[in-house]
Amino acid sequence: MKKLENKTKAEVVWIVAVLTILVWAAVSNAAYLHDNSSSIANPVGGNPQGVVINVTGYQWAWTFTYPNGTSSIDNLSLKAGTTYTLVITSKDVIHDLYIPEFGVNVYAVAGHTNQITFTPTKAGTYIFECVEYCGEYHYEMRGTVTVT
Ligand SMILES: [Cu+2]
Repeated sequence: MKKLENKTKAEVVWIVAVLTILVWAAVSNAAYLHDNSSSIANPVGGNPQGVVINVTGYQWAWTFTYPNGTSSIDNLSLKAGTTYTLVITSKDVIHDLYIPEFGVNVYAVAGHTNQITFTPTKAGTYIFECVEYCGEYHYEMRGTVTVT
């Protein structure tokens, strides 16, 4: 009987310890999302803010088309302090544009647009890549973001 009681105590301690960790994770995650939600606005179908850049993913590259009609392949040129909305689609299969530095991760789906708004704050060269396996040369769907 004594042994069983000790086990019960140990179980309670474990349950409380695990619950404490889970509650802490949930609260800190909610706090992080609350604090950072304004830097990345991603209202699907909302009004695009700032400079609109149309992004098309296809097997196996990305095209960026700027408001003046020019476009670039596998290089996105931005200016620090300017707000941009990327309007993203695909020509073929599903791709996923991932720019880790800006917290951008958006699916590119044919016949549909997704958008994301962000403001780069620091000049530099950053990487982006497709993070949805999209065929033989998936690994080539990467490039640079140049912020000046
Ligand atoms: Cu892809």
